[in-house]
Amino acid sequence: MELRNDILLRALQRQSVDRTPVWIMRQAGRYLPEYLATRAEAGSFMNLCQTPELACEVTLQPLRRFDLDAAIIFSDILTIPDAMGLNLYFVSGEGPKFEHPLRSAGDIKNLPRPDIGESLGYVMDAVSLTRRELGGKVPLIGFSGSPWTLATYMIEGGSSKTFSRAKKLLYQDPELAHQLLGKLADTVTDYLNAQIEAGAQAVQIFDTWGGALSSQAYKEFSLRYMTQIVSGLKRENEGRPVPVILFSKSCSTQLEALADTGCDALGVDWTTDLATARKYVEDKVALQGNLDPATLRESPEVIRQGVADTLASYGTGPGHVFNLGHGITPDIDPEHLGVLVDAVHELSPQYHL
Ligand code: 1CP
Repeated sequence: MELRNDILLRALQRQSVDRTPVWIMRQAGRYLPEYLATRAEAGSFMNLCQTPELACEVTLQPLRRFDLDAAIIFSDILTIPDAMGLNLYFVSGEGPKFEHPLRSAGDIKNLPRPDIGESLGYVMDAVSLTRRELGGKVPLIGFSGSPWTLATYMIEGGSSKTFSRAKKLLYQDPELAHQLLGKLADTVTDYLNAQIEAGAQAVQIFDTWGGALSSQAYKEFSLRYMTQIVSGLKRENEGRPVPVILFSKSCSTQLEALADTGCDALGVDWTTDLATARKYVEDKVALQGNLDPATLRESPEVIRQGVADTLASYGTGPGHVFNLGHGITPDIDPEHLGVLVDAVHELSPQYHL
């Protein structure tokens, strides 16, 4: 099936486009009433992820409302630890939890490399079904968490503010930490390659907690494994390159190093302006971002101004993908996202003359 809107894929490869493509991290989710209805129908978040028809439905919901240039498959980064036997569940109001968090060296040593087709086949089924349903309208993005970000949840047993246990492992037993991160890197590589084979046309690695590490620890425990994954990915499918996006949140001082991993594009959070980020990476890679998600709580005028400033900050030429600097939050009025998307369409062509 021919892809009718390929501006996301073109921009990720720094090819010319006539306007800046836009998609939004967490574009399917709790700010949409139709998402809440489908989740209620599914009975639980995990059932929603594990039922391809429902995962496909919520993937498509934001595209029915907004003129977005990509879909991102509805799933979660924590499906990998679930498949490795930690058993993911959600307590409402408390976020993700594991029944069997990693609590000893033995837990790490015994961690299996899961058979992706067997344990995560539901994600691949959702990817191929969604590709079929999209019918070439826009590309479908696949994703995974980074090894370090996944490890924090696996060691802490859920969300954390301090990452005390995870950091203790890095400092007290770096060799064991490397064993865990190595297993995760192999699994993430298998998982993303399976998504690509099932039809994902670009992939993003979310390193949400990269910014919790010191610069040196970041290079040793996060960057190194993302580099390994990038070099193990299938970079072409169906006769087209499959671009790879790395998003390390709160890591703008690492943008230069990230640009050397061999990826195609970097996500940038809102703390660094795109003009500065662009200088750091010397146009080696495309940049994705980076409006502060808090802007979406404000008036249409403020949102439009935020879009205008973000576009101006990147400036002219190819290689910009518009996004927020992190995911959209559940309290946002969907109409406000419409204002953002329309503003990108209206204001971006002048940067691509
Ligand atoms: O109640 C609900 O419906 C669950 C809320 C929810 C949703 C909508 C969770 C639980 N996951 C998701 C979907 C999700 N997660 C997507 C969907 C695709 C999209 O539209 O973008 C994606 C890409 C993710 C990725 C994800 N999950 C990340 C990385 C991205 C980021 O925002 O930094 C992380 C850290 C998670 C863990 C997770 N899963 C769910 C929650 C609430 C969390 C965050 C917990 C925490 O803050 O530690």
